[in-house]
Amino acid sequence: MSSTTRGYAALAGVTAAAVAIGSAELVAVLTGPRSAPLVAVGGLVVDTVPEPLKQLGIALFGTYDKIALLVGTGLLLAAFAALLGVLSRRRLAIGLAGVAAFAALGVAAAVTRAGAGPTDALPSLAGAGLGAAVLWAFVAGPLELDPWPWSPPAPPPAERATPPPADGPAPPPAEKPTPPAATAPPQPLEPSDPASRRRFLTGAGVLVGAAGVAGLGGRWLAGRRGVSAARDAVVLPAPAAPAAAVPAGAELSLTQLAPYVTPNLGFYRIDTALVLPQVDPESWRLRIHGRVRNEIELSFADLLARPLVERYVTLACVSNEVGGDLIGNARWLGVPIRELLDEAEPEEGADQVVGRSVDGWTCGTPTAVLRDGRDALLAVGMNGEPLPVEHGFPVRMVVPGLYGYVSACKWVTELELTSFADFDAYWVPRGWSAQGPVKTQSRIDRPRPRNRLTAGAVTVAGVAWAQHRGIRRVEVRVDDGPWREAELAAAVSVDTWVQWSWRWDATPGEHTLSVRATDATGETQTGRRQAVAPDGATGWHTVSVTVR
Ligand SMILES: Nc1nc2c(c(=O)[nH]1)N[C@H]1C(S)=C(S)[C@@H](COP(=O)(O)O)O[C@H]1N2
Ligand SMILES: [Mo]
Repeated sequence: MSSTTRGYAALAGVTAAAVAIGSAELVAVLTGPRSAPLVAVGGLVVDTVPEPLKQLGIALFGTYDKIALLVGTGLLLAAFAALLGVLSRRRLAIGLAGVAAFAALGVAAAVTRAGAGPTDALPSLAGAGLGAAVLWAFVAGPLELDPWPWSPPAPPPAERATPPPADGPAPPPAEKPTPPAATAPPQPLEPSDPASRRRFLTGAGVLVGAAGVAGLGGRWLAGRRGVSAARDAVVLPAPAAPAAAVPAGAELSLTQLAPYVTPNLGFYRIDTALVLPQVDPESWRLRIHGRVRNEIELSFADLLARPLVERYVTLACVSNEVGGDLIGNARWLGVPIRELLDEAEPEEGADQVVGRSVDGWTCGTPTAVLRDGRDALLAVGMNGEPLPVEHGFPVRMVVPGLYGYVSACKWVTELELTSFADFDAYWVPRGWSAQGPVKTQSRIDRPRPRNRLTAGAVTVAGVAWAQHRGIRRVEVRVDDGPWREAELAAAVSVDTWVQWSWRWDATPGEHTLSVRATDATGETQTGRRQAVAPDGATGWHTVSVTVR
């Protein structure tokens, strides 16, 4: 096959794939965004890729890991489609078998997702059907090139004129057949008829365009079916127990220093959801079940009718590296989980409460922690608004003192009482610890690494946290000098982080600042470096700067 040949055949394959994906997206408007093959297969990848690979993806693409995954899946698909196009030209059946294999993968991924039904197979099936039709049209149907540019050169006229041999042994050739090359210069590939070539390229262009319109239109329509209008319509009741006011002096208002209260738009987001779950508060239900004496089911209205508690709580991710920013502090409004558990009456030995999201994600929280009096909330509000969709609208869990992966279930729809012995939540079989208390940590926000400073007074500042224990002391060290006590700002409670500052009389040269915190139990943060897995990073945050 010449390269032109392959180019046309590959284009046919890619066009067929585009039509398949685009039409599937359109069908997915009806069957739900998670049934679209790219998203379904991507979700399967998220749930099944080995943890180190996922860490690599997060490290390489940061918060863009999801977009990177979808783009990567798309590119991989395009490459396979091109190959299938080339193979189809050899044998259409091979191409069609390839399409069928992709359809099977899409269907398998879509119907095995949590909460999926048989209709979730439809986008992949419809897409594959149309994709196969397009492939056929290019390879053997109305859009076929005439002749294909790689058609073998016609045999020499003399040979063509030889009548087919009759029955019986073939007559000896009249003369020794000579290879065409010996008698004639190599024949150029016969160019396909320009009109058919135009038809092929126009067809491909129109189909890819239509696929794009279908795909983007499908995404747009799906977006309109989202819950942002329902969210806008939610009116949160005033809290029966409002949060304590942020004390004067909790906010140092220094440039580069994280604000004491993190605005919703700047709040870190971590979850496994490739498309945001769109949960209608009207149909939302919370089921508290499993090993309980009284099973409970609540609607969103039931929840709002209860006395609501408002609290500042700092949420942290176990994947937060030393010095990282996967942490934020917000004012949450919600119902104490303790009260709901008291009503449900957990059985003896039910030491784990599994929070389950509408998308099947789970976290496992110790029952004892949820009942020990801390402000563990089933939250409906965040900083005075209904929860943003990406932070779990309409309802999520927030538990002071535990990392998010064991406690902060977004889009929560079930609390199941079980035991740690009987059930592993989502991240546990993936190599993370079943227990996830937050480790005491501190961070230098200013100066930033490699900042160039002028000798003299420099205000070093940052945040420190040890949720539900509280921070007693923060110390800063320059190079290998003595630890110096920093000034702690005020905080609302032991459940939030605290800002700190330290006046440094900076001398010229290269310097490294280190920070360490001591929690209110008297335990000082260890300097021993430990990776984020399996239960949170340890070590001191350091920042190197140049002073002139
Ligand atoms: N449904 C669902 N809830 C989830 C997760 C998830 O993947 N799915 N991730 C958890 C993790 S690991 C963290 S750190 C917090 C982050 O919450 P945020 O995105 O609102 O900051 O949500 C938790 N809740
Ligand atoms: Mo997390």
